[in-house]
Amino acid sequence: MFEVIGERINGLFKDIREAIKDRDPKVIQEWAIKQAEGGAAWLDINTGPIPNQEEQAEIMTWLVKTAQEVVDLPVAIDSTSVLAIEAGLQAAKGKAMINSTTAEQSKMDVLFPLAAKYNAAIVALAMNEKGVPKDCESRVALAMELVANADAYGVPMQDLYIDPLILPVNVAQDHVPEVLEALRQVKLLANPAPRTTIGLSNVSQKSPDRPLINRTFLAMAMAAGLDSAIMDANDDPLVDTAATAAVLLNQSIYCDSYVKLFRQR
Ligand code: THG
Repeated sequence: MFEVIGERINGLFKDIREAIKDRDPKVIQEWAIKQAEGGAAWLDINTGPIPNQEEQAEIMTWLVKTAQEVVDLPVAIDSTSVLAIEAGLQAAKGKAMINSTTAEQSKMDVLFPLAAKYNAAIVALAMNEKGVPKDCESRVALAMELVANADAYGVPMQDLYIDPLILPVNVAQDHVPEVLEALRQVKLLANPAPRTTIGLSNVSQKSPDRPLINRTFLAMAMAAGLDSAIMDANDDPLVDTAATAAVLLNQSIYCDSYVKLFRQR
């Protein structure tokens, strides 16, 4: 079943940034509940840029605990700091998701064992020290390395979410079909196949009609093999599109109330 990973508890948003500064639980908990009602299966939790690792870890702990006080959704711990990720894993109730490792060996050697130890899911980005690849082939080559390393460290494919990395269409238009083809090919890399995810809102950054771009790309990406997305769980037409694509791809059983049911997981 397609999974919505709610993107909204992220220090990049001004209201979250201020709630973090004041350690005010209200805004965090309102967004946790609102995203759960919108159809989120996971809550992505990102402190925003906090240079000090100890401080970032402390904020991650606070965000995870504050959100999970009011909803019983699992969290995706979105950070580049291993310290903050481990703090989030320790604070999390139930299953957690690490967001993310890259295909850099030094990161995989730390983060895949951490995922295995905590029985956590993990997002793995198709990028390495050379940055984000230009074409489908290099994305899939990196995905193969991610699959092989996850397997070697004992992370099951159902817990591995390969992210081929989508960039804004206004500056990297030629990447979009490459990402779609990479999604198709990534699903063929192992049996059972790894899962896939994407930071959906990236595709429309700095474009005028963001919701239109987001929902059109989401339907195309789901047809190509996307089975989750870090996205706006409160964009109703977007979530309706996910529900409808899941039905049209025969991933969920049709009934007249399928749109409503999608939000009641
Ligand atoms: N892959 C993975 N994780 C990710 C991303 C990804 N996590 C972060 C990001 N990308 C996904 N989350 C967001 C959250 C917000 C926005 C984009 C992606 C966004 N924010 C507004 C903007 O930048 O215009 C902020 C608006 C505001 O400040 O109010 O678009 O790719 N694995």
